[in-house]
Amino acid sequence: MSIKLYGAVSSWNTLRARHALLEKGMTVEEISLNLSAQEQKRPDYLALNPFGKVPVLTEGDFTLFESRAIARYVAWKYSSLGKPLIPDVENSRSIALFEEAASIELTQFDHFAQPLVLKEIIARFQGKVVPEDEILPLLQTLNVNLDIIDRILSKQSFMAGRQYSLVDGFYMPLLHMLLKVGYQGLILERKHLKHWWETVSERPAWKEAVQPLNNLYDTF
Ligand SMILES: N[C@@H](CCC(=O)N[C@@H](CS)C(=O)NCC(=O)O)C(=O)O
Repeated sequence: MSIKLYGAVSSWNTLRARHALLEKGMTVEEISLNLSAQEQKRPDYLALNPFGKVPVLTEGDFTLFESRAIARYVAWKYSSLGKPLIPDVENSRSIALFEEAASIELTQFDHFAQPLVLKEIIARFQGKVVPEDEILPLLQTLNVNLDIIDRILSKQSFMAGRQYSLVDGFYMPLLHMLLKVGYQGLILERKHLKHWWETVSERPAWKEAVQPLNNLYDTF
């Protein structure tokens, strides 16, 4: 059954889902929405995702939204294609440790990185600079949390253990955006995080997945 991915070129959440599909070698029909024109709030799209956000995956009559859920679905359903990206559900300790790492990404990283990136992008499009008092609290927390993540990476090669997994892919879109909007130091000044980034960003599936977004934010 053919997979369709509803997304947007500018969207790092779409990138997360596209990347997971490409890691599994899937060819996907991507339907690009114009977010500025609010296409994601049209009734036919709200029938797919009532929150009016991208991405959405459809496969026949099956519909799924939330980029990390899409990535998990792809990793489970196509587990036989290529290397595993998620532990076997039967292995309770491995899956629990995977979920711990996935939760860290969402609560200790995305929660602070996403508003920082959004503020920077909106300000640049408006020709403005984000006021320091809006940035500093996010940056302070990110610095503390990335120090901890750097220590985790001093003991293991990847975010969820010894092998590349979906959790690495969960981090990559927003880390890429942090680099684009000028926060290179957050990543490149941390030894283990830098080494990890240099390794994972060389993955062919990532290079292909990030291309559309790279072209868009090239001027940043
Ligand atoms: N937690 C969701 C977030 C989805 C999301 O916020 N997508 C943004 C694009 S990166 C969007 O659709 N924005 C348009 C809007 O909010 O109207 C996911 O991971 O898929």
